[in-house]
Amino acid sequence: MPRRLTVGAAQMGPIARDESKSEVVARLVALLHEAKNQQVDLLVYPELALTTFFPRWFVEDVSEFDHFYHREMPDADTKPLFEEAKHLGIGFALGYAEIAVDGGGVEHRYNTYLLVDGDGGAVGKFRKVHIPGHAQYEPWRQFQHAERHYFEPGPAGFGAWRAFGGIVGMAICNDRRWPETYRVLGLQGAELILIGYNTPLYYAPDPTQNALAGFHNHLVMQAGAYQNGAFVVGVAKGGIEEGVESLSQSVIIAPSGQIIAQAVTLGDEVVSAAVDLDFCGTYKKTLFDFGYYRMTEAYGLITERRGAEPPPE
Ligand code: ING
Repeated sequence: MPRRLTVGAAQMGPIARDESKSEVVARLVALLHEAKNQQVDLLVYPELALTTFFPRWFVEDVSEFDHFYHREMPDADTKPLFEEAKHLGIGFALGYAEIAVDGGGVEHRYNTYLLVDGDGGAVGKFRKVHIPGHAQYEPWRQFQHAERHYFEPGPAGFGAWRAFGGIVGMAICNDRRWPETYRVLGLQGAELILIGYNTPLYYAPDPTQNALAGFHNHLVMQAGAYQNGAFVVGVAKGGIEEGVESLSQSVIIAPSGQIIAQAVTLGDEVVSAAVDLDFCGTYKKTLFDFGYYRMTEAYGLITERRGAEPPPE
């Protein structure tokens, strides 16, 4: 019996800095209804889908931005989304800024993804591991990318969960550029990798990369999908958000590495694909049969060494 499901990418256009949570949630619910029209079973929202990408501004005291974070999920603002999704029987992945309090009462701030099944049950939570950008104000930049000021890396790394008839993993934005992300999920048998992103088209440390933003975006996700025999859903919050042009081009990618659905606008748009998760086996059981072909004795440096160390002169 093929394990089929319809996955949807719920791309978003810009969220204004002063857009209210209820206005944003109304947009998310509208995307849910469009997803229903497309018979979607699992809808993937972008990274930080509830707010503007606030790390583009630097405020010394992060508590000034507490209103962009959520301590509970769902909460009063987001309950309408969770209730409507349950009513429609659609599972979803929601990106948001999280404040979590640990056992010792210490607050931690994470860039978080929550996976919810079609019955409204929480399946799993992922907290972004690769935090890009910088931690201090950098005046030379046209706009900041101070994610390291606002978020800690997720301490639990990359998890996978049995859900939607398969094995699902998540990653957030910069995570998608690192091959280790996909391989750690692939080593847990991930068949569906959900990734949200907010990616400015201007990369201040090296603007020569700007023209390749779209190419690099698809390159890394197509490679990750193919090399791990998994479907990848890459979902943008794009368009010109508070003056910053950001990449759209959301995609659904097959384990072959082929793009099987792609957004064509810069705004709120749902693209979907009916997938057969058994198709993952076409790659996982042949070319990328990890158990048979991987040579772990040759891979030690990948975890032993952080930065590159060339051979001595
Ligand atoms: N954004 C980035 C990403 O990896 C970035 C970092 C910023 C890349 C600007 C290129 C240009 O797509 C996030 N949010 O991780």
